[in-house]
Amino acid sequence: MFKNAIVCKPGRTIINGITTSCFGKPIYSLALEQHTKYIHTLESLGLKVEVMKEREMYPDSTFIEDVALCTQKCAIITRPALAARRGEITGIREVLKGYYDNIEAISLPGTLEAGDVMMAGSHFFIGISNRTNSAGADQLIYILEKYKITASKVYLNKMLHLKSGASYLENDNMLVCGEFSYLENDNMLVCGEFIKTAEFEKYNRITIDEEESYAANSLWINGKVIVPEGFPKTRKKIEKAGYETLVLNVSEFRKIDGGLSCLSLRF
Ligand code: CIR
Repeated sequence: MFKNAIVCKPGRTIINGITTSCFGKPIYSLALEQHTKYIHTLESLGLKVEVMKEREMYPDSTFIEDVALCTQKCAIITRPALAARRGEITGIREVLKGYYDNIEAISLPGTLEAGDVMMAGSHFFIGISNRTNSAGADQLIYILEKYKITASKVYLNKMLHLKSGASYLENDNMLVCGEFSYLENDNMLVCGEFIKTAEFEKYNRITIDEEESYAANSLWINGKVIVPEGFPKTRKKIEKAGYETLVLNVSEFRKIDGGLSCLSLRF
């Protein structure tokens, strides 16, 4: 069960957030409104939410999930891969000190964004992506092992972050998606990025249709699952697996490749 969450209010510069999407620029006032509803939803699920004030210098700073990993035993400050986001870790230690005695950090040559870290029960999966390198993952594994926490790597092909395409919903249930195609002996093969990931085979995988892949980033909080608005098939599948769902519109964050999990640290 989670007791706390830390979020960071979006600043006006959110319109300049890094993006690969073609949905246009976020509308600041709508982003604020959606962020406020997100906070209220976390509170309704029993979390005490600390709200960091907006950080205009960092357009993507509302995606606070990427700058720290909060476990039951320690917190780890990450090292974002891109220069535009690296400064976001400034001030995070001070905030984490309010909750943790043990605070660790990823250092050079490691890069790691915690959107690539998925807690599955007592184990942590670390995605090796364009944002998280092997050195960063190795450092995290070393740190977690000090605290008797296990972790292992999984390799990404196309996804931004591990949790862009997979979410652990507790009780052995995991949402997975990620279709991609590749040429082999002149044949175009289509494969599921996380659908076929061997490390996830032991879980009860709930497969997300490709056109709803954004909803693979749904968020388990204290027994319920928050699902982004507009993905009814995924919502039904999650409900069929036995969860009550809550729906939130996060359209403005999607425009800059962010989702539900990215908007908070939960512990
Ligand atoms: C970025 O490209 O870094 C941001 N625009 C989106 C970060 C999303 N974070 C996440 O998936 N954990």
